[in-house]
Amino acid sequence: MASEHKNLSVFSTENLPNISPYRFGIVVAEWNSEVTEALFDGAYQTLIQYGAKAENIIRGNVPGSFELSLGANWFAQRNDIDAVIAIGCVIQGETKHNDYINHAVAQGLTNVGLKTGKPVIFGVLTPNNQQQALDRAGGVHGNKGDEAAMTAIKMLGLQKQVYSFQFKV
Ligand code: RBF
Repeated sequence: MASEHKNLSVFSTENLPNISPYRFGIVVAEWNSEVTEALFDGAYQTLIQYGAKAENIIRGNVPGSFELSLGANWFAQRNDIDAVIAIGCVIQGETKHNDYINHAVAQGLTNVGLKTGKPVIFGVLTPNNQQQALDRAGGVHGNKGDEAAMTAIKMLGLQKQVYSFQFKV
């Protein structure tokens, strides 16, 4: 479903895990900070709302979205961090720069998740313009930061389910 028709802050909340024991890393790109700060606020507040402890959330900044993968990798490599949320906003420009950044970050974050076996969430907006970004950073289409945090929570729930499941013998 295109996000044009979706409110990113509306999601199902059935069977969520107890996240109070979990520790979260949030890595935030400084480019387009008006947007990324709003995304961070959404992610942080959603984690708190669904049971995370403030002392279990650690934030770090990177200059731009291209650096999110390495930042996320440093968080994810820590044994005491359970999930990482990467937050950025890459706005289409006059060159294809945004395409290269978007693909690199999507691939990079995927690799970090597969390498570490932890949820590493793509909380990156890839809009055509600033207004589309603001619409998805607490505007008319909700907040992608909320959705990214909820995705981390749901993936932790799935991870727990898969690793604790016992087949009947
Ligand atoms: N970083 C972002 O997070 N969002 C952007 O929209 C963005 N646009 C860029 C456009 C250009 C032309 C350049 C050179 C960089 C841009 N970056 C952006 C920064 C990029 O992610 C990275 O930090 C730098 O390329 C590192 O030098």
